[in-house]
Parts: sequence; C-alpha cells; structure tokens
Amino acid sequence: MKYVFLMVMLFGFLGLPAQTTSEKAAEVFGKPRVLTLEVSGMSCTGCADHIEQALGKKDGILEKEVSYPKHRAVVKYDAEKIDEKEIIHAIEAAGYQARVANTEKKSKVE
Ligand SMILES: [Cu+2]
Repeated sequence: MKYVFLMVMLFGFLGLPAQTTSEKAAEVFGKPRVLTLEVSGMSCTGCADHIEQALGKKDGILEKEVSYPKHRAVVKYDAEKIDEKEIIHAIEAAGYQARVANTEKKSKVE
C-alpha cells in the first residue's frame, strides 16, 4: 500500500509541471484544441501524406497526424485562427471526406 501512495505522489509531482507548460503554450498559441476526425477516401499512405500537406498550408494548424490504416486524422489547432469546419473543408478540398470522430464528443451523446 505504501508503494501505491508513492506512485500517486510521483504522478502528482510529474503532472504539475506538465500542466504549467500547457498553460504557457495557451498564452503563445491562443486556444489550442485537439480535433479527431474520421477520414474516408484514403487508399494508401500517400493519401495520408497528401492530407497532412494540405493541413500544413492552413494557418492555425499546430500539429497534424493522419493515419491511413486508422482512417483517422488528429489535428491540434488554434481555435482563434481556424475552426472544425475549416479543417474539414481543407481535407475535402484535398479530395477526401472527413467528419468529427465520436471519441471526444461524449457530451453530444447525452
Ligand atoms: Cu493514396
């Protein structure tokens, strides 16, 4: 039981500076948010690269990771510069379909 307590202490200690860092990032980047999209229309890993390039040209995209096998795109963006609609539109303009994945939308299920 002492060991568990020690682990909690350790995680608490490690978690604190991580939070401070993300708060600092918020000041620099505005409002960073993460969007997970289900992407259809990809037929190879080249398609995933193509979408990443298209997203890279958009202002406000902080990080992007497109997976062909998972049919998924995870985009970190600055909500003050770009919104979900524009991100989806950029993917559609590149020739694919995208919609918000259910994973982080639990509140909408209620
Ligand atoms: Cu392809």
